[in-house]
Amino acid sequence: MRPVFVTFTFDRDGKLLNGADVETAVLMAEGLGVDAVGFNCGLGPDLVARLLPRARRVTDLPLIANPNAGLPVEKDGKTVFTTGPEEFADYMLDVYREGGAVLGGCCGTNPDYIRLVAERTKGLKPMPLHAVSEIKNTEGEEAKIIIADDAEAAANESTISPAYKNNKKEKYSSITAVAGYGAPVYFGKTPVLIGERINPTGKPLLKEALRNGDMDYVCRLGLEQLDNGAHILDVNAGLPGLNETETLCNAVTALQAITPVPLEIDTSNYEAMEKALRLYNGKPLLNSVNGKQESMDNVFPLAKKYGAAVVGLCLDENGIPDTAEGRLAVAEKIIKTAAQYGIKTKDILIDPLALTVSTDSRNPAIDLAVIKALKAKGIHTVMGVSNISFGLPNRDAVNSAFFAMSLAAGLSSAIMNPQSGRMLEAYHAYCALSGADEGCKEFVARYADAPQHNTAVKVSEYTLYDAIVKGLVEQSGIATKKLLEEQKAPLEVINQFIIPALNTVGEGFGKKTLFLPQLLMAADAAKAAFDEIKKQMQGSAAQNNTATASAGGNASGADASPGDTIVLAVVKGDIHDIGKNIVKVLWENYGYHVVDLGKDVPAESVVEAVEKHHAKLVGLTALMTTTVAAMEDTIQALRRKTNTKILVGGAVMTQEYADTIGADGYAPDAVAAVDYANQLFKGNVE
Ligand code: B1M
Repeated sequence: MRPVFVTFTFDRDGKLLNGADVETAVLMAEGLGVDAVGFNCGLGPDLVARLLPRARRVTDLPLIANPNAGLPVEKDGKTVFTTGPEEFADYMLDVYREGGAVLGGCCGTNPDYIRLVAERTKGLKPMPLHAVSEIKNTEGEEAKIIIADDAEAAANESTISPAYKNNKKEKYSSITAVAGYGAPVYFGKTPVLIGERINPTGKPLLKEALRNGDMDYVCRLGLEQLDNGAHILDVNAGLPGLNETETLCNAVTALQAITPVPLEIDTSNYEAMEKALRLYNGKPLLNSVNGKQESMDNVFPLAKKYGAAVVGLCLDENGIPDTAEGRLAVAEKIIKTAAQYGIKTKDILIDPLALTVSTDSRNPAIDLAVIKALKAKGIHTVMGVSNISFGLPNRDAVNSAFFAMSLAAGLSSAIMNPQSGRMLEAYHAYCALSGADEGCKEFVARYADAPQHNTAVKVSEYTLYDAIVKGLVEQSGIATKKLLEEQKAPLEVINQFIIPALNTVGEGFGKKTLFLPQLLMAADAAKAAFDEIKKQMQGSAAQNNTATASAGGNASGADASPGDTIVLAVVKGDIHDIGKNIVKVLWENYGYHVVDLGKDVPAESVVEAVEKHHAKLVGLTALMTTTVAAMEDTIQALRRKTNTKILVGGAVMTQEYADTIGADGYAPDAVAAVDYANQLFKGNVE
């Protein structure tokens, strides 16, 4: 077979006329099996020397450089070239140092130029590709080469390092990349996103579009994914009753007309595969081959012929192995067989195959183990991440968590839905955390303006009941304010939200499903709610003393006379004062002068206050079975020294209990406490 040399004409930015860059052109040529690749015409040797490293980055093929004698200019009506033979030959030494292996000249050069280049480079052998970037320029007549990974040898070497003879190419030949006709996409440091949406399975609208030949829809679907950050688009047109070859080719053509990004040709139909590969512009990604002999025998010749990188699925004639070792064995078989077809390992990406966790909880771990093992060997991977969640609810949550785990294990690329915000968040957060997104620049650019949805949405969603049960103090205040603004009466808010919420918390505390910190937070939240209510009640009381009656209570609405004083306290040993505070506000609303002694109040203090204020009524609260005794003690102390009336209340209290301990009255709630006071001060209580 005769060797094939391919040279391209790039502009000074390293672009072909169709927009493909140096790397893309070289990758495509290499993929198609050329024996040497490089530059021809258009540029002078200085510019070619500058662009050569870009070619060298992606291939280990010998590089050709046939530059012009500089850039042409017009002089006296004639086109002349600006670089003379000496200067040209000097520059060609630079070209050689940058990796040029086959040197010549194009427009403006003549045999004098070529002769001088031959003289200057006499005795030099083609540069070892892996070491070129380490070359140090020399001031002597001949180039000296220093090879980084064989520095000792290089130090003793004046012209060519012995390491050159070994020509360790791996450093460059291990770069895995695919391309459309724009810039290539590399598999390596930053994980690659492959948009999965152009696949009719489970997508009725796309099915319809493919059936109708509506390529506009397909293109929009592609663009949407790219806008969301996909690097490559998977294209699948497998639909029963449809001519897959024709449809796939139409889709590839339509997409390549609007976007230069690489496509993943996704089919198991060999005819469709070959036709699509043939018309594809660039170095394609082919999805897929598997470990079955029949698959490899059909797919590898096509991949080799059209220079595709291929996705190798970890399954073979025996199905999908249910161990990581089994899948790695299939991967090895695929890679070895590919090599027999002349396909390099760098052009194989292994898919460990995500199987749903809902049928076997070992499945994710198998994938992660395969990814890790392959990563350790420098083999790139790709995976359809969302398969992990089939059969589960809230799939996005499972998918994004698995995606992050896979990336951490070393997954090189994922076939995923770029329209899923969660998947993208997982991806960009991973890139920021792993250092792939240096300085978190991409992350900040994407999410700097993101709404703080977690808090913003939830704030308005929390009801007062939930806010108290969950102990959210601020939310509790906000929710209460909102209810009051919606014209909910304060007592309704207390009875319908605050008390039921505290009861729920109390029940939980009793059953030991909630604990003291939660009890405290719930109490604080209830207090915040109550503070709002107090503000509103005090405000309206100032305007209209009948506010509480209209607030939904069954109070009589009778006003107190000046000097109608009530002493109020939570008894000794008890600090539950929320209920007591409600009673206080209501009494004050009705114009009573309330002397509030607070909580945990000894009997003597209550007696003292009654005597001091000549109070006709004392209100006592107790909430615990253990503090009922203190309430009884307080009553007895009052009886000994005063003839005040005593009203008791609190969750632990009942009418029967109240009678037993000698109280004059019992009120099950705050409104009943107002009723009692009104009756008493009107003289209706014996
Ligand atoms: Co405590 N706590 N708590 N607690 N706490 C209860 C009372 C409890 C029933 C919870 C449970 O275990 N299920 C339980 C008592 C069990 C028992 O009887 N032995 C209990 C316990 C055990 C405790 C601690 C011992 C916990 C601990 O530390 N291990 C500890 C005790 C501290 C102490 O007092 N020495 C304690 C602490 C606390 C917090 C500090 C965290 C907090 C109180 C904060 C505060 O008040 N500033 C608290 C809370 C919030 C509760 C629950 C969950 C709610 C009480 C409440 O405010 N309810 C409670 C369980 C429950 O009751 N579901 C519980 C809402 C309030 C509006 O109702 O006070 O009944 P209430 O008032 C009503 C009516 O009763 C009436 O009107 C009000 C409005 O309609 N009313 C009167 C009240 N006083 C009145 C007076 C009147 C007339 C009507 O005339 C004068």
